[in-house]
Amino acid sequence: MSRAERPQAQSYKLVVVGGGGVGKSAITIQFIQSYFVTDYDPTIEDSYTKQCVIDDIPAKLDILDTAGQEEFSAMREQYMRSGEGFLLVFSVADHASFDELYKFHKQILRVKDRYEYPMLMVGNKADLEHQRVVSLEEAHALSRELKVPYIECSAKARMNVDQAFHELVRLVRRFQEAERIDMKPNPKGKKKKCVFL
Ligand SMILES: Nc1nc2c(ncn2[C@@H]2O[C@H](COP(=O)(O)OP(=O)(O)O)[C@@H](O)[C@H]2O)c(=O)[nH]1
Ligand SMILES: [Mg+2]
Repeated sequence: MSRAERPQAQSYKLVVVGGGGVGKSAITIQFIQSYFVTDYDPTIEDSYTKQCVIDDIPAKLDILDTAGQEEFSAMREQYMRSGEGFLLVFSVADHASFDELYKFHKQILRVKDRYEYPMLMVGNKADLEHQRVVSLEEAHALSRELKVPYIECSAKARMNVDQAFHELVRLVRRFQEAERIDMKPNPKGKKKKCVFL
């Protein structure tokens, strides 16, 4: 098949959110460029694209590495509106960053006007086992409460970095598929109303 004939991979807008210094840029750059950055400017917000094959289906990922200082800025609302899947990142060595996830989760649901949305909770810096202040139990408890799956990773050790992005794409796919079924016309030929539960 020539390049022109090949079907276009579906693209996914993914957004990496979380407190300052948790490793959002390190995770993103490790995923995109396969190296670990130690001194990435914390104020830089940048987007990246990567083509990959997830569960045998090609995908084009558009990833926004956020660096928002302003909590409820118009800019944050804007990227939240256009994002289709979110990594909620905290550091297992920083309890305050874990406590902040609540706020990101709540804001995404509010902007999306949903009770659930594709998100993945990511506990980064898992290599710092001796500095861990957020236990697995605690993280799992929040994961159950928010109904957001949890994964631990290390940008430094390149552990579970690809898995985090791939899992998020699976969540987005599942969500979009469920929406598609929900929007199918009913037998009377009328379009079903989109119900915001
Ligand atoms: N030990 C360790 N340090 C990390 C890890 N990920 C990021 N860091 C470090 O944490 C600091 C902040 O990372 P950065 O990606 O800039 O955080 P951001 O503000 O969330 O984008 C940097 O010094 C990184 O090198 C990790 O998995 N393990
Ligand atoms: Mg950053």
